[in-house]
Amino acid sequence: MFKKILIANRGEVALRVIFACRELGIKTVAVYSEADENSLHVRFADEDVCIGPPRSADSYLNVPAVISAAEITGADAIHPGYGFLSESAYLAEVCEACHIRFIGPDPQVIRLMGDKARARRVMRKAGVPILPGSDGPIDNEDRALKLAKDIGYPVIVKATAGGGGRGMRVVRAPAELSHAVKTAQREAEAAFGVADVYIEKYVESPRHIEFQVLGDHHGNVVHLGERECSIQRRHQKLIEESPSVALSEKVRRKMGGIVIDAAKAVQYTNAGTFEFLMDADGRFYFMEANTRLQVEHPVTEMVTGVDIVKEQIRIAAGERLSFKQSEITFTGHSIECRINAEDPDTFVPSPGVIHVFSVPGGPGVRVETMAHSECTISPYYDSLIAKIIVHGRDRQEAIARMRRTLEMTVVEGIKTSIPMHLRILKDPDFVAGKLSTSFMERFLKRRETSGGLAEAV
Ligand code: MV4
Repeated sequence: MFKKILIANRGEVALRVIFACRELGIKTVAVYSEADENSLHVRFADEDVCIGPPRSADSYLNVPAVISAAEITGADAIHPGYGFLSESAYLAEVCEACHIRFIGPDPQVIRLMGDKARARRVMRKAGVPILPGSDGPIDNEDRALKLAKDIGYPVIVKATAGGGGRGMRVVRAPAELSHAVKTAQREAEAAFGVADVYIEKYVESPRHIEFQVLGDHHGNVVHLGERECSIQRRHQKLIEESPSVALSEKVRRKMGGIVIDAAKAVQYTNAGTFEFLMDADGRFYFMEANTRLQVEHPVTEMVTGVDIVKEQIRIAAGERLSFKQSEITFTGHSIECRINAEDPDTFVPSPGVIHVFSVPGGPGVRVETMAHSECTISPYYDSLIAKIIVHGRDRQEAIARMRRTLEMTVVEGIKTSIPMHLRILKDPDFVAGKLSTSFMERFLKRRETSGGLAEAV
């Protein structure tokens, strides 16, 4: 097992990894930017190294700085958390060259999944359902028009290097296709340095459902069920839950089996997430695979009892998965709310000093946060300040628990998204489990016509 792990991240996820290391008896190294000198991840790590100025590009995204910190402290592994360098095949390669273990999949698998058009092809070959679309990048306007006509409008143009919603264009008629392809290519070039785009049939108002997998280096792969992540705005997830009300036990088993076969086909190791769109008829289509720990992993931990971060560390150290698929059982229902430092009406970031921070505990409540009273929320990084996760015997109990927890949470000094979450938790469609990726758009439109947040909360 590793003796010392460097955590190449900040915030709640850096703390989450430190928790796992402590429980496993592994020493930890925090890296931090000049803006994070007083952060909890620095305080709770055994050692810490400043890796640069506040801007992410100069610190948390700086591969030579991260590698140097690992070499100086003698860390034998790096956990990248989520975001930042977590899906950098380059970091994984440099780690390999430096004999530092990267806690994540092999660089070839990260690179494969980073190319969405290639991932589509490989997944189709492995028997995973995908939407009709182009076999690879579009290289010819006439062929693109012919293809779009064959699959039928609407279609969506996506960047092969994209993901998370950047560089996408929905096309509803042939006359719009050429322009959409060109603007998507220009956006993709600017955002990712790769202009390639591909075409897919567009699904209206789908659910976003993703499966968690774990694979070890001995050929074993298990799935930990699904998460429903349809409540999002501008590709930022706001609320996630597990299980999804849209899946029967039978469908879960079938989709889980498909995902396991797909992971085995690419020799997937460590933790991964296979994202699907689910259409109104309950059909699943592969969208992309994320080769990292996800923000919303706690809801899966709550219903399965598996500590995903500990499993990641054990897997990276070469250990076998400590359980078989048949030993995984799903108990109750879990919901996560992402609490952001932002105005709940306008979504404008609200950095500053939190003077009072208090979240009540109680049965079935879990809080993942780097916030505490008198801490500073920096404007340099994303606005997530806490994740509140609840577990209940069923969805109804989980919703009631989340409501009472949010109602009794005190954050003074900055604005937070808590009032928005409380409104969502009272929404009749949300309560009925009628979810889709269009939920927030409709929800926010209704608010405009009914006048402000104040009356509902
Ligand atoms: C789609 C789609 C509908 N049809 N692809 C958005 C993020 C990126 N991972 C892919 N996305 C979508 N791809 C087809 N063929 C709708 C979306 C989409 C979406 C997906 C998941 C969660 C939220 C979303 C919000 C808008 C659009």
